Amino acid sequence: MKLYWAPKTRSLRLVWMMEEIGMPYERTRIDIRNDDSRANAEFRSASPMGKVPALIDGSVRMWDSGAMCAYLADQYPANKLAPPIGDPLRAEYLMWLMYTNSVIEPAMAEKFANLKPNASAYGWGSWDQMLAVLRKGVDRGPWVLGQRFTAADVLLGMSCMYMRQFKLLDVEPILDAYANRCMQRPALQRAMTIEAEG
Ligand SMILES: N[C@@H](CCC(=O)N[C@@H](CS)C(=O)NCC(=O)O)C(=O)O
Repeated sequence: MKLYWAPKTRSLRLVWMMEEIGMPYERTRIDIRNDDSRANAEFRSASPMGKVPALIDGSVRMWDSGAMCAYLADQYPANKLAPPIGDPLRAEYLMWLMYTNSVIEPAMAEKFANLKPNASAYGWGSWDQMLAVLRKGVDRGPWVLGQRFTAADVLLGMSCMYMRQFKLLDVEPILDAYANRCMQRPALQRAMTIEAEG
């Protein structure tokens, strides 16, 4: 498997995910500020917009971090990062797996752009609704599905860390505690070392 990545980007989600699944993989760094680097033909075959992360696995080419986490958890199930088809937990898992890219990210854009909330018109609801639902979801802990850590926690955990880093969260003890639990995962610590080493 080959992961195209860049430090300090959404790629960290995938480096963490790769470390959780424990399969051998190769990393190729893309400089997203450099047109020559982004023009790499093999990279563009997986990522038509030239965005990272991107994944190549045999004939598979992928460019969305949420879809990549879903694919990897199902394709490489040894570490049980997804409830399998037929498990009643799978429905809840899928909703949380999509929550980052379909709800948290647009809500963050609302917040950054200071958009007027319009919860009934916007598919993500509003920044406040997004936070309230997320808080409730991770409160029972330790993970969003309870005792079971899944790929959904990789995406949600990174989102909580980003929101903290961008100072979008004021006093959020539940989300802070969840982000701290995620930070203790050995796979995330390895991913952060990889990122720091570039
Ligand atoms: N929806 C995509 C977003 C990926 C994305 O926007 N990546 C940014 C870095 S965090 C990027 O590559 N930006 C470079 C550019 O668009 O030129 C995902 O989650 O994988």
